[in-house]
Amino acid sequence: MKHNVKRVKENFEILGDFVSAAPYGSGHINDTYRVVVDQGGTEVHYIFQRINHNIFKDPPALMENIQRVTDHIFGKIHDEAEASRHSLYVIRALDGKPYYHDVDGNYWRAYIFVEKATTYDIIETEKQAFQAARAFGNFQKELVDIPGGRLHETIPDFHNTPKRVATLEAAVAEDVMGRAKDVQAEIDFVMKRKAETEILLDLNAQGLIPERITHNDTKLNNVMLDDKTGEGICVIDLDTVMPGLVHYDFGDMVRTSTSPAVEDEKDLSKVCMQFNMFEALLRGYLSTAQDFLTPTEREYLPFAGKLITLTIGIRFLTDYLQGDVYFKIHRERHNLDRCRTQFKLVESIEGQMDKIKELLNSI
Ligand code: ADP
Ligand code: GN1
Ligand code: MG
Repeated sequence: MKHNVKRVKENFEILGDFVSAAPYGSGHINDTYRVVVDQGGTEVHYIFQRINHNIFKDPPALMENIQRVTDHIFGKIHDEAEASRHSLYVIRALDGKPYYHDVDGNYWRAYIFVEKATTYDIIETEKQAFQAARAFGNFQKELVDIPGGRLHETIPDFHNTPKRVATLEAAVAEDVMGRAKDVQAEIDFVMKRKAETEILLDLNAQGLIPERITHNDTKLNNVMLDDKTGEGICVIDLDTVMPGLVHYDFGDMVRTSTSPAVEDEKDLSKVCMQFNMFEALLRGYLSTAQDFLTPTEREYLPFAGKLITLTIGIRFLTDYLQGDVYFKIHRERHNLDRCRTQFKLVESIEGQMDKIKELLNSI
């Protein structure tokens, strides 16, 4: 294993003996471990994560956000026995901080392991889509009234698509890996849609769409579904919870919860937006978010899926051109494969846009 997780455990307020630690999950950013601790003969599980501080430049500020957000959500849960399954629970380090800063300069955090619930990398049923979206909508709703001022922006301009396009253009111009000649079709795909990338930010600037607290990484595998009831019980991966537009969250749900193919599928014929999954997502999201959404926010939900899928595709393409410096890769051209699935999905969404709008109007 890359890290001495046993030593990390000794620095948190966790009683009992370290038993084991194993890499866990399929996230692209942090290093996640499932840790087993023996507490009086009972094995108790935790999630430990090394925060990727190349990407998140200010881990203490990030953990302050997470502490505020989880405290606020905890305050709203009435069933105490179930509380630690409905929100992440941050365990304190021995010095009282919500993270442990080790001698190598790494920042670690520890969460209670949410038991009897699962995250999924691909959508299998409409019920999952409904439940995932309902949970993310509820998460936004719970944070509408968080006190204490604006949250820190853990990654500035995270979903600023025009800036992502500008970064792509710079990466093409620099072409440090000599890869630009192989991806002209993908570059053209983005440039054809460049004008549309301004739409939501313009509406925000005109005061027509408000800034809210959003999750900003609402991948299907960032929500835990209860193994028994299938209910979306706990939203996880809170690193990017910060000010944003609701469309960023709904858009990333469409991106990750409507296609039957994995994000890095090589056979593009398998990638598409399944309309029934979209409908389940929309209904699930509105079942909680309709309590606070304005008419203009609602009107732009159909566009959100297209914009965010395009945006993440642009980021994969940029990372491919820059030499795979951001997303973890596990094979050659991994980021290019990921980019291509995103663009295929964008086309599929575009082809169904009229139907999507009709559906929204009918609900
Ligand atoms: P990343 O930022 O790298 O995506 P995540 O925070 O999403 O990291 O964690 C990776 C995976 O670990 C999740 O998809 C989920 O399966 C699992 N996981 C994370 N936190 C918990 C938790 N508190 N309880 C159970 N599983 C968790
Ligand atoms: C990353 O951490 P993870 O794997 O949940 C990324 C998201 C991308 C996603 C693409 C902080 O999410 O923005 O949409 O990969 N997170 C960060 O799969 O960049
Ligand atoms: Mg994740």
